[in-house]
Amino acid sequence: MRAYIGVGANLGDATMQVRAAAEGLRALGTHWQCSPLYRTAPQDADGPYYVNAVVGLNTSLTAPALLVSMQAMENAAGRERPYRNAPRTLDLDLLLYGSAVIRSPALHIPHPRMWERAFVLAPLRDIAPALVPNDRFAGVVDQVVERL
Ligand code: PH2
Ligand code: MG
Ligand code: MG
Repeated sequence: MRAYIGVGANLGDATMQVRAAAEGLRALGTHWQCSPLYRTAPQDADGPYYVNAVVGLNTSLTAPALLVSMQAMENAAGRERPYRNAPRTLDLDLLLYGSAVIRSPALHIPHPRMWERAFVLAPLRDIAPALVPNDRFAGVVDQVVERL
């Protein structure tokens, strides 16, 4: 299954964390791709600007198993969760898992807010343009995203 994973950080050396996480995800599948990195304004969140990217890969893991691996990587990066959308050393979000629609307590795929977030749409378009039609950008033009 082709999975797309959002990678973000806005604490510590965010660029280094995003690069390291993107490399770490390589081990979870084949045909790995990583978008360019972006510096992005926090959306519905406080703290410093984020660094964001999107990774695509073909994986034989189920979506829940992929999520477990992603959470292990977040924890290894020192992720703490003091409050919702708190600044973080690493955030990995499963955006798409093939064309699956999953609504379980642990997992919402497609990610429910991805189409409202330029920090997801811009890097996803870089590696999977067919998934992000241009009209999807109309609602996010006011969000700051700059290529690093
Ligand atoms: N993640 C959030 C909330 N807000 N803003 C930016 N720019 N980048 C993110 O990765 C991000 C956010 C919740 O996970
Ligand atoms: Mg997130
Ligand atoms: Mg998350």
